[in-house]
Amino acid sequence: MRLDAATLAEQVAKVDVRAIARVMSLIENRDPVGTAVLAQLTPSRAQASVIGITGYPGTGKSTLIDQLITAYRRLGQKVGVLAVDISSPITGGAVLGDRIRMQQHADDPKVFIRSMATRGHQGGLAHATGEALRVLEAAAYDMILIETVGVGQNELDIVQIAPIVVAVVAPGLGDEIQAMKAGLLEVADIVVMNKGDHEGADRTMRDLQAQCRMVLRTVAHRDEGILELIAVIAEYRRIQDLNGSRCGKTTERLVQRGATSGS
Ligand SMILES: Nc1nc2c(ncn2[C@@H]2O[C@H](COP(=O)(O)OP(=O)(O)OP(=O)(O)O)[C@@H](O)[C@H]2O)c(=O)[nH]1
Ligand SMILES: [Mg+2]
Repeated sequence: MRLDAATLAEQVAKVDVRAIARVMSLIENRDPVGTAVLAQLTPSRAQASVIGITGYPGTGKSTLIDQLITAYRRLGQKVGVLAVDISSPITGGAVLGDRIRMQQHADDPKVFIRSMATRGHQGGLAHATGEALRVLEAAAYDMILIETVGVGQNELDIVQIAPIVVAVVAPGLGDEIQAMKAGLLEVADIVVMNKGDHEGADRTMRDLQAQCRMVLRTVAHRDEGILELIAVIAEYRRIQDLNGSRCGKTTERLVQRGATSGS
């Protein structure tokens, strides 16, 4: 059955997850109904915390997000996750790994997880990601986590979309840390050195501390350091709310969306 945009927008506002998923597919397929739904969505009054989680492949972003979902759910928060896959224009790129890792939350009606493929767009963030984010904001998710692979241009894209950016690095990257200095580490609000159980973790931690303001150490699959990360994220949000910098960034984001939506 094909629903009209007004009905879909209403269902999104009521957090009907099937409708939310459907609208996201419409958006991904650039279906005009998707655009019509977007036009009818009203952002929820309670502003969501939007957090970008970015880093090189395999550093543990999905594992970390999985633990963050558990922790935020314990705090009674509704959590939305967008996992942006830069890979495979051929398969259309549903990230099975991400799905499986977060599978334990699949039956929780207050968790929404969606993989999105960028389909060869420049930069790691799908054009559709910003629009998908608007859908989650309209559905009043409290925490919205966006996983992206932080290589090249993506790191800049995530800053435009997420007011708080967490860069995830792993020990033993050595030269790569140097390379990241100009990009990932510089744009990040919070740096997480995950895989704190790995050899070389102490040394990488020291290197990072010499370069970055805020570095946390986690062992994601063992749930170590997650509550500390949550506390730091909450503090960032508090500071941003206090000095109003979120507003500035939101305007920036809207301008950006306007600039890209016509392309
Ligand atoms: N030893 C150790 N392994 C970890 C830790 N966190 C994650 N892993 C493992 O590292 C591998 C990659 O984890 P993912 O969470 O898929 O990493 P990712 O950054 O999401 O990877 P991509 O999405 O492919 O970029 C998995 O096998 C995890 O179980 C950790 O703190 N310590
Ligand atoms: Mg992942």
